[in-house]
Amino acid sequence: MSDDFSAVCVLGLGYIGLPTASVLATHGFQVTGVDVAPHVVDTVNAGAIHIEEPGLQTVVYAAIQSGKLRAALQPESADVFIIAVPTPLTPEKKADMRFVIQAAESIVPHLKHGTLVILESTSPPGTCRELIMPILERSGLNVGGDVHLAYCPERVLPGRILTEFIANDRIIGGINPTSAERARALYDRFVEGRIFLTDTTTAEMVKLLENTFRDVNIALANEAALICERMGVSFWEVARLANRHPRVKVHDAGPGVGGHCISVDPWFLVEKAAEESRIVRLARERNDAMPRHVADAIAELAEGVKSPKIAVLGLAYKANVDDIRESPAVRVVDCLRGRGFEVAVHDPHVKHSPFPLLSLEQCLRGADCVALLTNHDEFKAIEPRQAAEWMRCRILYDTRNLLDVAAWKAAGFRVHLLGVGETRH
Ligand code: SAJ
Repeated sequence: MSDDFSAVCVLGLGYIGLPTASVLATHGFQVTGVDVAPHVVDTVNAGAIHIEEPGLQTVVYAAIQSGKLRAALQPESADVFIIAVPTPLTPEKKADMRFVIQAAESIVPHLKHGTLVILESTSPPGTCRELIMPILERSGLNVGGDVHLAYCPERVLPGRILTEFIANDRIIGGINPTSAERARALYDRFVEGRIFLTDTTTAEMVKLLENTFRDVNIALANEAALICERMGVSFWEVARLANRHPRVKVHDAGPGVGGHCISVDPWFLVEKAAEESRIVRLARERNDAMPRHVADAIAELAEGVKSPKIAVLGLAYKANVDDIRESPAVRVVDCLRGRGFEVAVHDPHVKHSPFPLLSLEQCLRGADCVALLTNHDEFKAIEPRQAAEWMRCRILYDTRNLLDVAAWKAAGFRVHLLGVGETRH
């Protein structure tokens, strides 16, 4: 199969689109990155980034400097179009395909014989065949014959995107075998992992199963944590010992599941096959109920304290990222505020937040209970004696089992961990 692509147009310059566009540009392609937000386009054209991701700034800067990457508000003619726009969840827990539809429609005028269209956005099974193909065929061209269409789900882990982008195995689903081969020719230019070809609906299903697998496992860990609290033992000790079994890998319990992937994607299966997706739905509900459990636990710890002030450490959905989409920490803060608590928030990574973000000292000063909700590395370096000095009451609630319990106790804190019940023996 001839590899004759040179111009690539990437639609959506977010967590997936921007790394994709810049890595392709540093691999010799002429790339146009398209985003509907003018500030994103301006930032990227200035060689800067609007999101936090290790190593991304360097790659984007190099790509812009080399003249191989340019950002624009509208798509331009290209050999390959890669759609990497968000697929959020509607309030009815359905996939909101508006951005995918808009992106697909915007490239119709640019389609020509031999164009390759790739969807990377996580989508319900059947999307390429039922939604994208009919839109592309408005061009008068035949999808599969004249124009090639493939689904290539991204599998990178935020925080490790650039490494995983190159190293991970990729699944490519073609609307027909020729489309899959054409997409393989593109990915072969920069992917070092293995590439597996299949059909579009199987590839769409693979992506959803991967993230559902993780959600269900985290739900199991969270449920086990609640059971351990009831039984008066430590989930962390139970999990550590269970994980000594060669075929068991218990996930970490925590304040819930956030991010734009794992907390969203399983619903796409429920949407398409509600009757069959019973464990999938239950896992979502279990994980979604965790922020309330955390807020309840904090309220209980603060009982008896007059006008308690809660200091929240971490708003991002997981460690060492700046992303607060679907973050359970945001829900915990909302819940606490809704109950009338004064809540102060500190997160060294997050830049944009619905709540004012304070320095560590401002956050802890005069606080009665410090609740650790995200396991950022910086929090391990907090000096418990300094925290004790700043705070009014000394209560610590760690939802991630991150901090050194002995050191915090030694500094005079009453320490509570999510998943650890009052000892009964
Ligand atoms: N979490 C736990 N316990 C755990 C692991 C995670 O509570 O044991 C929580 C995290 O704190 C976070 C959420 O789950 O709130 C999700 O974090 P994550 O690191 O598991 O996943 P994401 O959403 O950052 O990235 C996932 C990845 N999928 C899998 O690992 C199967 C990534 O490879 C995907 O590319 C990404 O979703 C995506 O875009 O779909």
